[in-house]
Amino acid sequence: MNNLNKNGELMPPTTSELESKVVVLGLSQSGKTSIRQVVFEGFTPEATALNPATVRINRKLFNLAGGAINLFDIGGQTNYLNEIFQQYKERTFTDVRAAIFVVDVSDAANVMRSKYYFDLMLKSLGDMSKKARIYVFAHKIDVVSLNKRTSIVKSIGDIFEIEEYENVKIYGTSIFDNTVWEAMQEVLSYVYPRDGVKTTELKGIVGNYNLEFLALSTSQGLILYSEPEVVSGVNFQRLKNELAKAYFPGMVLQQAIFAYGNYTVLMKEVADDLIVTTIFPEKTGITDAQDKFSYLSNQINSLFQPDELLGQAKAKMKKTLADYLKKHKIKNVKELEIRFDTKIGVKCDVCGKQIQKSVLEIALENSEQLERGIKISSGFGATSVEIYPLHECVEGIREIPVILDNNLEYRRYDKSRPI
Ligand SMILES: Nc1nc2c(ncn2[C@@H]2O[C@H](COP(=O)(O)OP(=O)(O)OP(=O)(O)O)[C@@H](O)[C@H]2O)c(=O)[nH]1
Ligand SMILES: [Mg+2]
Repeated sequence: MNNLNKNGELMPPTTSELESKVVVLGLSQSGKTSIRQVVFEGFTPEATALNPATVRINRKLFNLAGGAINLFDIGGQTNYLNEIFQQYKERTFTDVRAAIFVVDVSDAANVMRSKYYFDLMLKSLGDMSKKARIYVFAHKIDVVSLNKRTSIVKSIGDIFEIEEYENVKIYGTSIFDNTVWEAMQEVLSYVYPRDGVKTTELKGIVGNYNLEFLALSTSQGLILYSEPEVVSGVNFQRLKNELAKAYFPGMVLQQAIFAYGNYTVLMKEVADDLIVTTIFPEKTGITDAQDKFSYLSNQINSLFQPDELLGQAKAKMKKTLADYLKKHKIKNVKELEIRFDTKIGVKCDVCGKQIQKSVLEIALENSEQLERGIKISSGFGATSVEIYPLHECVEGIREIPVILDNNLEYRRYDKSRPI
């Protein structure tokens, strides 16, 4: 997506170029919503068990480091599918960059019915989005014994006649292992709207620091940029949880450093849901690597700066928040200001999703009435700050009360509750 102006300089991409439309289609109960929740929303696979059927269309925009994926999760009950192909065909199938068709391998009785809608989808895309790529997910492959998986995927491919089309590929997938990640990474590497300016800058960073590897990914492990290119990433969320469980119980880690052969690997969340992974040249000492990392992650961070308006709103809110804390007799507010942006992680006890919010974000969400999101209480000579992060859960919107001490350090959290 490199645009050159008349002087041959790189131009920043326009908004529509930074957004890709992806439709997800398939019969009811095939696993479409679960795939979205696990890959893009941090749900554990188990938490999808009681998903209600999707009504009509669930449209969600995922903003991944400046490039957005507009995901259309289409309810698979027959009446909704028919409605799509009869009344909303244009709206659904225009401007599609990729379509994922999910077919449940454990539901052999419905394969032909699946194929019927698959053909309708191919026809509509052929008319309205000629360049779209189509990915068939032969899903719930975990229910098939290991030695039969390849042949099941192949026979579904045969029934769907995918050999006939150049733009159709099939993958065996399951939310319970890596397969769904690998398949989704393939989709993403085609649809993610990469920005030429950022790609050039990142290549520059790799050169300047002599890095063996640099990747930017979502915290769930989808790679957005990498140099050299790789197709699958590390699920930082999972890695962090495992490291924390083994070495730092009860803590939420912001970064991970570990040895990989003779190399030092450093991973850190540098901005909202943006993870930087670097591999330094062989035998780089840890302190050296850490110093360099802090420079280069600042550089990367400034490449992915949120827009200026948000920056201004944040600066203003920092001041309001500082005044609010002072008014409630919290000491050393000046020193606490650097903590305003630090994310505090808690896990929803209902859906298992990790929620990461900073005090500042909660203040911004409650800008009309700070007392609603941030409560301060004192007693027995100690002061604590309660925050109430909101979270969109499978059971509707819930809030999770978190208690911080007067240094804004995490102390504990209470069960989530519906609002
Ligand atoms: N065994 C297994 N079960 C899965 C997998 N993915 C999803 N499921 C289960 O399948 C059920 C249906 O999942 P949904 O994601 O709600 O299905 P859907 O395709 O969105 O259904 P509609 O919204 O009605 O179209 C849930 O109970 C999931 O837990 C998988 O990879 N393996
Ligand atoms: Mg659904």
